[in-house]
Amino acid sequence: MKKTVVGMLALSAMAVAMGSAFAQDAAKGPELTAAEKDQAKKIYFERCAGCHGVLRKGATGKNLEPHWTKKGKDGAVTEGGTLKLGQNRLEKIIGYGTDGGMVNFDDILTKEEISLMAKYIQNTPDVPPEYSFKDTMDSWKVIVPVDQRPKKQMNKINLKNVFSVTLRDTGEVALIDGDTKEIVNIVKTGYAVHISRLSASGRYVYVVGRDGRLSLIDLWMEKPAVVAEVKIGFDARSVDTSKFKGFEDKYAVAGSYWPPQYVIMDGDTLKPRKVVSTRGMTVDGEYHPEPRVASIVASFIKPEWVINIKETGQILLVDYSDIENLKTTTIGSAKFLHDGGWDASKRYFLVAANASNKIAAVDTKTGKLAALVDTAKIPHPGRGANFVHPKFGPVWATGHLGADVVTLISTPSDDKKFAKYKEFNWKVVQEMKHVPGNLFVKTHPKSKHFWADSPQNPDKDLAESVSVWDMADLSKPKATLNVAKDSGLPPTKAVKRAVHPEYSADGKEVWISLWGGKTDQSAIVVYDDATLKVKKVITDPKMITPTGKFNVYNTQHDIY
Ligand code: DHE
Repeated sequence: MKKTVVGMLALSAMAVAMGSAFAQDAAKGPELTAAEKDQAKKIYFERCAGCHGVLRKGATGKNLEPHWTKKGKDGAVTEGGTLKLGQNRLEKIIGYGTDGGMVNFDDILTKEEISLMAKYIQNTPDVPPEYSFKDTMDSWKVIVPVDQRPKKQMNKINLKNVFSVTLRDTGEVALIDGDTKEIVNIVKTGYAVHISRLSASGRYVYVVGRDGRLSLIDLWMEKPAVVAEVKIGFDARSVDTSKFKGFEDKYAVAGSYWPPQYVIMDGDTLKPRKVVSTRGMTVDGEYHPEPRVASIVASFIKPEWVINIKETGQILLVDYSDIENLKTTTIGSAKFLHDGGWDASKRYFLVAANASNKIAAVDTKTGKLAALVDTAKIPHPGRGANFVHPKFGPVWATGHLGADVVTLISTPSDDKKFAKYKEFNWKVVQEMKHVPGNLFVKTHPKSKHFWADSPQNPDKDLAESVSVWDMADLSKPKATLNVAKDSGLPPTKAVKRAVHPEYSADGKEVWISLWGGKTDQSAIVVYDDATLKVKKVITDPKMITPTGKFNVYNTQHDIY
């Protein structure tokens, strides 16, 4: 009897809770026609979902659910202490951005589109469909079967120095010969390719589009081209292969934002083998319906991938030695995991929990969290950069989207000559003065320079410039190079963001993308690293919106 009453009480509590959920679902925002909704959905996917999430629960960007995007009852701007944004305020935020790191969209979207997006996000988010193993399998295409591929390199290109360059808005990747600076080929890929990663062999490039399309490029072909393709989800950012001895390139793994899951494939054909969901509990013990797969990296020490789950803050070590009986170690760190890279020893993987203002370091040897380091606002390392600091020994560096510094964190080393720096390990040993809006930092073992961009800075000049430090004397003021001016391209009203420094294989050149609008001439500006003088400006009408660049040798060997 008692049980029944408790059961009834529980049921009625659930009904009340569900009732309020339904009431919230039913609360409609401004009316949209079917065509407007379709248009807004497309813009949201292309421009907003990455930061705010498909379900708009927030991550790098803020929560965008109607409970605070929509004005309260009778137009109230606050209700129960919660701010209620409403149409006008939303339009301003979308148009002009915020100090909190939201970029301005007034140079990308028209006034009408901004108004439409403000209306759209006051409505309850739609839940997109799932994507099953069968869907992945049905999308899989082998364009050139393994036995029909070359048995040796069929071109005369110095493959080590090829750059795989994302042409963001055309859904292509440009393969550029780093020696001659000529475009080898432009290959069709998924929409807004995010990253390129190399096979352990250095022969294949894996590129993943935001639309979840993964393409495998064979660099040995006379004209390097796509040999296999698969769609691993609707929205994706990360890919890597298996790198442990004996498993080199046996498998590939790609992470999806929506649905939140990762897919294990055969490395040489991309044939799907397994789909694993990442839905579950956050490190705070709350269920999250959309824990997206952020960075992935393959360990060299064990047959494992480090898979970083954004919203839950869980770092997964996925053992691929037996994929039928998959073993996973789950390491709690901090929420909003994003991008990261290896320390110099390649034992520790450091990943930014960006909206938590922390860097988590995983020890891939012990399979445990080595450290959780507090940093300035919104760390954004890309893969970071390693060098030996004159005072503090080996350090790994991250820039910040939300702060005006580059943070240097001391990392452990087995090398006896660095033993004296042990007391600094996992501490922030220096913050180098920079400007906010930094996305990527880079150096090279053969260089004495350290480079950092600032493409998200609201100031046009700073967004179009990069900064360079002399690592032998970090007290010296940095040099600031205006990449847009150095390119010699005619000035434009729209910002041409200088983004993603990348070294040539020999460490002597630094390539910077000058990321203009879709209809502007963009460029890659190549600097001599020793003199900081421009060596070459790669402008070709086909260089449309270049962003990330991945040098084959440096990416294959994780040199940064
Ligand atoms: Fe990135 C890396 C996610 C916006 C260029 N970006 C990554 C990684 C993630 C990520 C998870 C790590 C992949 C890995 O190592 O496995 N990026 C996101 C987003 O969610 C976000 C904030 C919004 C979005 O809609 O995608 C976002 N990123 C951007 C851009 O707007 C950039 C500047 C231009 C572009 O091409 O889209 C951009 N992200 C890059 C680049 C890297 C990257 C170039 C790889 C850096 C490296 O050196 O490894």
